[in-house]
Amino acid sequence: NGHYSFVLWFTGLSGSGKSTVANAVAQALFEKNIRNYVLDGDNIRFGLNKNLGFSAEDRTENIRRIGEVSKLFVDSGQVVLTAFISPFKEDRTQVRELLEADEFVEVYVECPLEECEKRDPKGLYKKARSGEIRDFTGIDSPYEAPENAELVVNTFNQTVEECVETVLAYLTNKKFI
Ligand code: GGZ
Repeated sequence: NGHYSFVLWFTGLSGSGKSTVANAVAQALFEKNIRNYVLDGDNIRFGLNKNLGFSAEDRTENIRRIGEVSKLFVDSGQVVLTAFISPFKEDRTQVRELLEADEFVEVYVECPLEECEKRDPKGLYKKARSGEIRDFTGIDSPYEAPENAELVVNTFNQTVEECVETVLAYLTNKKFI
């Protein structure tokens, strides 16, 4: 089952559905016998990056390390999916430059802030609005949306299945899988 090794780099606001879509794509890849691994806050921010917070500097370092880890996965022949806000364009560009041109697939998980705030699965937007949490992305910390992402999926207008289909169609079309 030949396939290229690459990074599917999901970026978007908190609550946009990055992890949900990434995990659904991961499942679909497994069903095609394509080994892969999802990096997200659960396995990175509680481990390798547990000394990092949410200042601009720490986010940049968070993304830098995730980029380096992703490169190791790709070098080992695997597909890696990352689900981090990765709010800064420059940080995403640095990761892109770390990898070969066809190894980095940026997926913008688009969803209006109002909708993310309405979903608020962890109650963090509420805390950010009340000032209990500071430097929250979209509230008092910026999110720089990609302008040239390889892929855009919209979790407000599309179902998770439709988002997965969009990603798989791209990978198939590019002969990545
Ligand atoms: C943004 C925060 C913050 C602040 C805690 N800003 O919805 P979640 O909970 O599960 O996902 C968010 C996650 C963001 O971590 P990342 O590593 O993806 O961020 S970055 O790429 O910017 O480094 C959210 C939670 O952590 N969280 N505080 N202040 N998100």
